[in-house]
Amino acid sequence: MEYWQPEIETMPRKQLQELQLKRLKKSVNAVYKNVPLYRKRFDDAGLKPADVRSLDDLKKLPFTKKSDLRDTYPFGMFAVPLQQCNRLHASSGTSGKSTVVGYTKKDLETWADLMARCFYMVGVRPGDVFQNAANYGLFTGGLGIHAGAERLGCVAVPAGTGSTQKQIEMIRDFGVRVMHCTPSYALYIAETCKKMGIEPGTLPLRIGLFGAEPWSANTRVQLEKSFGIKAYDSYGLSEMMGPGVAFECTEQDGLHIWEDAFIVEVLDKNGEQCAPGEKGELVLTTLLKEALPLIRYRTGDITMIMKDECPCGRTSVRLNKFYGRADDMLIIRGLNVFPSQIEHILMDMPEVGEYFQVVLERVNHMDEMTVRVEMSDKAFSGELGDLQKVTGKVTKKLKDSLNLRTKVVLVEKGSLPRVEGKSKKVIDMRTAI
Ligand code: DLL
Repeated sequence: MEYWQPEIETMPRKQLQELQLKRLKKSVNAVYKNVPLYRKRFDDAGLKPADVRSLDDLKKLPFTKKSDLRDTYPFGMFAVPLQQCNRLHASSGTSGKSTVVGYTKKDLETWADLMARCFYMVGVRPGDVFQNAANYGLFTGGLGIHAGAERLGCVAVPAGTGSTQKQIEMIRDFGVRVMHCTPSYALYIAETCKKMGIEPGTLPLRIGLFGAEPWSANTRVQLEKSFGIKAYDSYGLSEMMGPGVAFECTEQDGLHIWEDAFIVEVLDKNGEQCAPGEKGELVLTTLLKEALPLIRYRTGDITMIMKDECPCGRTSVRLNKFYGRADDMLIIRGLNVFPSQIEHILMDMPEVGEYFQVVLERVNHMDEMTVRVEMSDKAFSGELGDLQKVTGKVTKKLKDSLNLRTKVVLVEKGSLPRVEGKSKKVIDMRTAI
């Protein structure tokens, strides 16, 4: 059995816990000293960093939520001055404002190492040609994965998303052995291959790394069969750094979470700790981050800690494949979108009435979002040109704010269903991939 960082990956649990406590104390001190929001929360709860004497004391500490990052937009939760950061990334937030995350030079080093650990774990080796078909913008799946591939010594190909035919030609011509993308994009690539008259199984790919959205056991079978690869699940979130938080090993049975870098809690609806084998919300505390250390961050993701030790010899706990979200966050083509965000954008436009509906479908393995909007009385002149203008304006506004292509359909006032109580603003017709 080979490991990228054997001393950490196979560290006896007692020693691992001692390491965690030492690092937790450091993180708690850093946030108390440098982040006003944490200092206030600790003070309000009558807590001082010195009150953290054991790992069990973590339970006393306040939670952090995505809304905290939004409320202190853009850099209010940073524990170092902006000038000490080397990079920023961002993901969508609830109010149209993004959640901004920062990294010091050391944070980027840690991230690259954690990523390399994940890749090495599933058989990626120096010299492998590694194509990253993820978005290279503010999304962490671009540069984050890329840095890990370089750290390991791979030949990284920053393919980005789109130009699918070209991607396939590169896989074939460059001898690409490892590919990373979202599972839905992988399905689309397989289908495009067939349209081009290329049998996906004849490509040189051997390892597929897929994440950023939930995917099922069936999709794994489908992808492994069509490409002739082993497919591994990759979990992460920008707030913790991005991808590289938890990753499957070759056992393909649960995702190892790197406990030297994160403390894992799984909590039930009342905030009580779930026992291994019980489903709840994943809550994470960072142990190594300098720019944006977060204490008890509520990820909103539902999973459970798996009971048994893993035959691979790694001592970190494993998380079950993710079951979904505790909130209403949607993942559309890998982007996180909250219905409230769409509402916020639409309600800011005088042409739009009070009712709208979001319909999500999967067409050719890709997510398609249609937004049906009722026009406001004053915008409705009955002229076709006016309708087209409003459609164009709404489409552009949604694209600019969400960075997501949407189809906008204007409907007559009064035609969307009115319900008593909570209206169903989102109709998700996508079957689980
Ligand atoms: O999606 C980071 C990432 C990039 C992970 C590339 C893996 C590969 P965010 O855009 O901040 O970061 O979205 C994080 O996506 O809270 C989950 O709800 C969801 N998610 C990520 N990976 C998985 C997965 C990146 N493997 C949010 N299974 C998270 C299920 C996932 N959901």
